[in-house]
Amino acid sequence: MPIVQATIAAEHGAVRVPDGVERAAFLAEHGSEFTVAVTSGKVGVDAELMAALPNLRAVVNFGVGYDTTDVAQARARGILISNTPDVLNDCVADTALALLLDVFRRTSAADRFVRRGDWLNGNFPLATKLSGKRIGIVGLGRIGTAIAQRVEGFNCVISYHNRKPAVGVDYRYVASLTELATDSDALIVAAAGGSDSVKLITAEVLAALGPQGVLINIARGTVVDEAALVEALLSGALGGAGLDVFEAEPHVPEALLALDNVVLLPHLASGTTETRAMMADLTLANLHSFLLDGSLVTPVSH
Ligand code: 8YV
Repeated sequence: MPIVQATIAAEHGAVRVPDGVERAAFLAEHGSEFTVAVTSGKVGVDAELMAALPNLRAVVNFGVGYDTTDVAQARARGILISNTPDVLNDCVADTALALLLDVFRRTSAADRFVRRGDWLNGNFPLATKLSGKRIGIVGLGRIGTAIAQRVEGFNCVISYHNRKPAVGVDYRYVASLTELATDSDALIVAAAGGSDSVKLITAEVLAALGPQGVLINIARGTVVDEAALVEALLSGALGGAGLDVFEAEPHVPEALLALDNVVLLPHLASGTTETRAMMADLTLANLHSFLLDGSLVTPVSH
């Protein structure tokens, strides 16, 4: 597990914690030397690693999500955490729209159809119109709001679910997730990962979305009951899905690979040159600031 992103390590002469067999011995010998861990939203500093770093004072995270870091232990030990909010909103929201369009209009499936030579034997089946559909957003935060703004361009009807209504927002708030799913043609999951949102999207929510319904997830795999999702897709209880994130990345449930109504991405939502450069700059700004005076530019409140 990298404690320091390779590029940052190279620039700053920082040390990368080795994976595999050398790891335990390395941490036993050097663990007490580290005061800052630079990591990513995908990797984090779990309970075991954090415990092996007795002098750790800050976790500087390359990514907006920090659910892979042991937040409770960090809180108890007074360890600060920073993330990279806002700079990735556009690209993550763009990816949500790419998935939404793809699942409704079946562009990836149609691409496969052309490549297989099937067009020579007849037309591709009709898809489903996206414009004007009812879209439910689960988690109307910074990224959820960027998604809503884009979806508005398709004249969709937007509703959302948060723990409580967002202040100054005109979209319809729905307190029950099952009710939101019942009232939506597609649910887009944009809620933060972490212990509060584990399996928020249950079998019941998926059933409420229904056989024509579509689930899009650009948040974290843990937010969806993945076994229930696979089951709903296989049985036809759910119409389709567009997924950038999975429970046990990079492992994707085998059963999904055979489904033409599912679009699968390798957790790439923020993965553009422009956004990753801004994330790296913000990560370094947090690191520099912490090393200079112990403060963070974009701290997480935890
Ligand atoms: C990145 C992410 O892929 O920001 C997040 O929370 O999941 C993504 O932007 C990841 O942090 C980089 O490894």
